[in-house]
Amino acid sequence: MLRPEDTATRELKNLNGLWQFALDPEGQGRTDRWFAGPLTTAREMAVPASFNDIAADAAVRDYFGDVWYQRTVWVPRGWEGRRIVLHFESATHRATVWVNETEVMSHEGGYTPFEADITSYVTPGEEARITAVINNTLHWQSIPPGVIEDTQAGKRQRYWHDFFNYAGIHRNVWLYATSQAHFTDVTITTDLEDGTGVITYAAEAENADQLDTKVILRDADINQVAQGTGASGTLNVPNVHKWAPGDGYLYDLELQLVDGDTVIDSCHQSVGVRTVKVDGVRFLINDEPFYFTGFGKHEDIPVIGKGHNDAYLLHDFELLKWIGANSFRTSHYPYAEDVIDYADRQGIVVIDETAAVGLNMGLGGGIFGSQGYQTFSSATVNDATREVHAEAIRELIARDKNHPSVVLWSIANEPESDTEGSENYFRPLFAVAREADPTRPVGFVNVMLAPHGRCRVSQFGDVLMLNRYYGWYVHTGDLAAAELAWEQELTAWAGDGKPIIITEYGADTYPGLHSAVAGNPWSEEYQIEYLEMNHRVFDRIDAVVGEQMWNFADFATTSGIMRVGGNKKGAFTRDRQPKAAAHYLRSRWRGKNQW
Ligand code: GCB
Repeated sequence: MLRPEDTATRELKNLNGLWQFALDPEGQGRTDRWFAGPLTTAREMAVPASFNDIAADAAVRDYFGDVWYQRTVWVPRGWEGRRIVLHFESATHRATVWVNETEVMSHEGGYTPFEADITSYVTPGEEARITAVINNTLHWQSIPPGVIEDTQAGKRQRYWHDFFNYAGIHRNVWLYATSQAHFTDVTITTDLEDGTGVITYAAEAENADQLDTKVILRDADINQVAQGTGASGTLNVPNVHKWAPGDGYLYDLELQLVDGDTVIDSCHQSVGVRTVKVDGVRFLINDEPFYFTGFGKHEDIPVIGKGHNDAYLLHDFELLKWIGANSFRTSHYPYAEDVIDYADRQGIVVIDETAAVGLNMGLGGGIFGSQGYQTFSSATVNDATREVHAEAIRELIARDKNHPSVVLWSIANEPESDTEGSENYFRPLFAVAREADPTRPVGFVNVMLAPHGRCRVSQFGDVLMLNRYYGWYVHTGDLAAAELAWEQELTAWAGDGKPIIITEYGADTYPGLHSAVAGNPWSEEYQIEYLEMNHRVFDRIDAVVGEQMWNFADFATTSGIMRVGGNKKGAFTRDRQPKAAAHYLRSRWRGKNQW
């Protein structure tokens, strides 16, 4: 699927704004055909945004089930004869969409795009009604999983990941028009041969049997540097300007479907020419060892929740640069495409993760709520779940395969990984990722409960990604003991001969809480002591090729006695003010990254 765009031959209409909105606690909207007419509700909802925090009402915040969104749109008269497509960049966690009274599409998974050709259901020059029912329930066959529990006080949604289950229409909604003959996809891979960039492309098109494909590559100054013909081929760029961390140089590849001299369809794909390889314990970008500095992040903003916001996008990247971060992980789900596009342009390196988080019933009851389930079983996370997970991997890779900033796929965060069930569950999923993208390394993020020697899934990865909280969840406040235990475990992992990225290490820190005496958890001073201890350990182990502190900023979670108004492990507060540790990280990371 191509990202909707305005080009010489394509037109785009943005459908963001205020939509009609209704909760459907009785689940009657589908049978009562709420899509068949105007939604009878006085409530409106912002798109893009999570619906949860907009109303100051616990019934909305904690709602699970169906919610309805509706708006009308004028289909431009000039689109007569064109192919008209309705495109959602995401809807969390699943959606069914109607145009007027016709159901046009359904999609499972909260963080990847979906679209439908609606040409037959609309009339150019007339208004169309768009209705989407979004369902945010998490169950055993959703990614991430959850369960609805019957309690004396009624039904409750339970899940095992440590961030609030924000839902709604989080990203752009588009109506767009193309020619009947049009491109549907393009796959780009790049290589470097003695200073020459080698760009391989493969385009796919529909209704285009009689047409030819032409491609034109332009540099950032819009000078043509290469061209080619045919739906697939290779372009060489002598003296190529490489894409590199800190130097987000992009070429533009224009694809044209042509009939003689007439351009029938034209679309653009930015191209960063770079290579990624794993060589022993080194992670190489353009054949140079790369050391990740940065964070696991979240899409998490006051009021808007997981709604994409351009101003926060820019501000967060300014803070990444301010602090000397060269990378982040899209913990724990695919982020908005605008984020990955911007990372390409800014030369920020991305570890791209699926929404497979919380597949672990062993994790702390105090944080994630009641336990008593077995992770992998026919009644819980099972073969059907794995199919949904496989599709989430395929959709993530299909969406992000052409981004130079993406250097590594993370197919899950902290699943159970020390049992036979987990080994059987994950083996085929690694194969799915490798089949979808043979060019990038693949890994998953290992949890502390499956240390070296016990983990049965890390054998499948090219890279080891470890989340560890020595000095926080264990050896709390005792950094001397933490340092010894951490170095011991890390040394064992280093023996596996793979690069190790520490994808999480962090300590909850209440901004403004201070302590003159060392070893006081929650204080700003302890966060620094904790980070310094971790960095001493990392610096002693060659196989460690990266440190991504948890988290970039404080973020919202479910309520619980382990959380004070959310998770407070941020280097920045939720409103992006630096804690003392941010200044410490800045002095360490800016020394490593010279841009
Ligand atoms: C983890 C999880 C992350 C949590 C973090 C914490 O290991 O991957 O989602 O937020 O720990 O702070 O407990």
